[in-house]
Amino acid sequence: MTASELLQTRDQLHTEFDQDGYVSIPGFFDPDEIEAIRENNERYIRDIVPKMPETEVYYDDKDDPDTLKQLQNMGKHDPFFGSLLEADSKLSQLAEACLGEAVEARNLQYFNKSPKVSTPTPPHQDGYYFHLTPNLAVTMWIALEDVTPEQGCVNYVRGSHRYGMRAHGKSGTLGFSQGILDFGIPNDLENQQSFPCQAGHVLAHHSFVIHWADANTSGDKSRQALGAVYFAERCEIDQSARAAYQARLDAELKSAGKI
Ligand SMILES: O=C(O)CCC(=O)C(=O)O
Repeated sequence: MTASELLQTRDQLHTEFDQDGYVSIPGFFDPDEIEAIRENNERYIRDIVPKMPETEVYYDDKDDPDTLKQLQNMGKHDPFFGSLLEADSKLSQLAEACLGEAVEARNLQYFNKSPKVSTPTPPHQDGYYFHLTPNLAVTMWIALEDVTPEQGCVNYVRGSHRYGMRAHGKSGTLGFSQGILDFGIPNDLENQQSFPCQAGHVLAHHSFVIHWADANTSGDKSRQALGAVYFAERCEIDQSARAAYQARLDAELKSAGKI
C-alpha cells in the first residue's frame, strides 16, 4: 500500500478498526520494501543483537542462537528501524488512521517462532502490559515471511476490544508472561479469526483486542515478524507501575536462567 493509498483509505481503516478491533492489510509493504526490512533484520541480528542488553533479547534456548525468539526496542538501537517508526512513516500513518488521533511510537519488537523450539503465544491483550490511561494503543504485526497456520499465525477475537480488560495471570511463556485466565468463553470461541498471511502483510490491532498464536509445528520453517507499537499521544503512562512490572519480570527471568 502506498502512502497516498493509505491517506485515501484513512476513514475506511478507522471504521473497520473501530468495528473489529483490527485491520488486515495484505501487501502493506511491497516486495522491495519487505526485502529491505528482511535484509536489515538479518544485519541487525548479526551486528546489533550481541551488543544489546540481555533484558531485551530472548532465546528459547539461551545456548542456541538459532532459537532467537524476541527483541525489544529495535528502533532505539538502529537508525534503519528507527526510521520505520518515525512520524510520517507508513507505520505511523497507519497507526494514526486506526486510532483516529495523534500517536507516539513506543517500541519495535522482533517475534520469531523457531522450528527447533517453539511455544504458543498465549491469548492476551497488549494493553495489560502497557499501563495506560486511557488504554488506547495499536500494535502493527508485520509478516517478514509467508506464515501458515502450522508456523503459528496470529488469531484474533473479533470485536473483543469493546469489552475492556480481562483478568490476566502468569502464562509461563517467555516474552508473553501474562495470559487471559478465562479464555474460551462463548464470545471468544464464536468470534475467532485466523490470519495466515504473506510477507509484507500487516495486521494492526487495538490494545484491548484478544489475540494469540499457536506454536510453530512446521518442522523446518521460521516464523518471523516485527511488532510496531504506538500509543495515543494523549495517554498517561503509569511509569512506576511499568518499571515495577519490568523489574519483577527481569529478576524472575534472570533467576530462572532464561536471560
Ligand atoms: O507474534 C506473535 O506470536 C504474537 C505477537 C503479539 O502478541 C503482538 O504483536 O501483540
